[in-house]
Amino acid sequence: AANDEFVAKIPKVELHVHIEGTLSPELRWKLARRNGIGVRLSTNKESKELQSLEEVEWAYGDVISSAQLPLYADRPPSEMPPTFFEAYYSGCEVLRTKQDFFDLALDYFANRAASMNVRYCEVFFDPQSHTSRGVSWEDMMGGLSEAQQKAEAEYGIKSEWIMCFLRDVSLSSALEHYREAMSYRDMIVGFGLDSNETNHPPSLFEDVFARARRDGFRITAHCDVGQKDTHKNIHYVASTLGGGAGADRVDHGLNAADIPELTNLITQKRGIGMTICPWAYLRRMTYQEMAIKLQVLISAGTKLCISSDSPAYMDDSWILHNLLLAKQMGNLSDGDVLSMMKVSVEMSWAPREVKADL
Ligand code: ES4
Ligand code: ZN
Repeated sequence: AANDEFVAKIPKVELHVHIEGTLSPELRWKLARRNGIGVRLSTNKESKELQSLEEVEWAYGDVISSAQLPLYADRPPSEMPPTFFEAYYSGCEVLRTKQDFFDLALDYFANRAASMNVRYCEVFFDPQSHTSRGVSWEDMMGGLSEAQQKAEAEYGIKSEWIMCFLRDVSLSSALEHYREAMSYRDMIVGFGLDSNETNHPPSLFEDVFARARRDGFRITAHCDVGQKDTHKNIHYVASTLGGGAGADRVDHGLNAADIPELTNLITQKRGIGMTICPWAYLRRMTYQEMAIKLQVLISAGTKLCISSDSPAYMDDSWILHNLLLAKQMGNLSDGDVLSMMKVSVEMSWAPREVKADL
């Protein structure tokens, strides 16, 4: 449709995309071959090894949310579809060398961001999911950095990296990785918190976020949709994280729409933005439920940046698909989408001179 063409063409800013979550079946298969390792679509050791690219593509289409697990109770372990985190972390296993990290990041920049006219992006990476397999900081950061430079030189795409801590791993591991990351501090604009939120509230990581804030970094944290403590966690992130002042952004946090006080805290009191990845939430709620929450935030004037999160594992839905879904849910005009993009620029942590150019 003509409308879709408008959204397809506008210059875009994406502030919530995990580089590991952009690993396509094709690249996963290629890197596995190159590194001489098998592909399993789950971290579950009983899951069967996939024998062809076609099988990998098929398995990507089978990723489920953990809430759907009971539906598969009678399946043998080797036939279980992977949950999102199983698929995502098993994908990381093919990332071994500097070249692998370069290829991963360049695939996103060159084949996805460039074709969807993303002009600037802030990209998450998860060092703990790589150092645990023996990957060196030098290879990880070297590969990412060279891809970033090539993306800017060849496609004019500017970007920053946000390093995430895995919340289902210990605080001491987060602190150790924070210290190690300081050798690459010029490559890092801020710190985030991701992975499985169940029983891992943001307050557990207060020490490392307070330190990051003191050292001059921006901070953010995932508040996944539909978590049992989601309102408490959103409140903590927006009001307190990082030494008592609250984060600079909330990732997801859509459930803030449920409680006027929370919407108000984020929108009026703090004036911070939220990154919203609608496709990711379709596994957690109905279209209609999501549309209502999104409309609450839009009416409240909350700053939003529509993003893709982990597009390869979310039905191959990249920023364009997420924008079109948000546009439909929010009954937005082309002009509204354009205004949202300006808000996303405002929300970004781009250097002043880059921001002025976006
Ligand atoms: C993630 Cl959707 C989501 N939630 C939490 N952690 C993540 N890491 C990558 N995608
Ligand atoms: Zn995320």
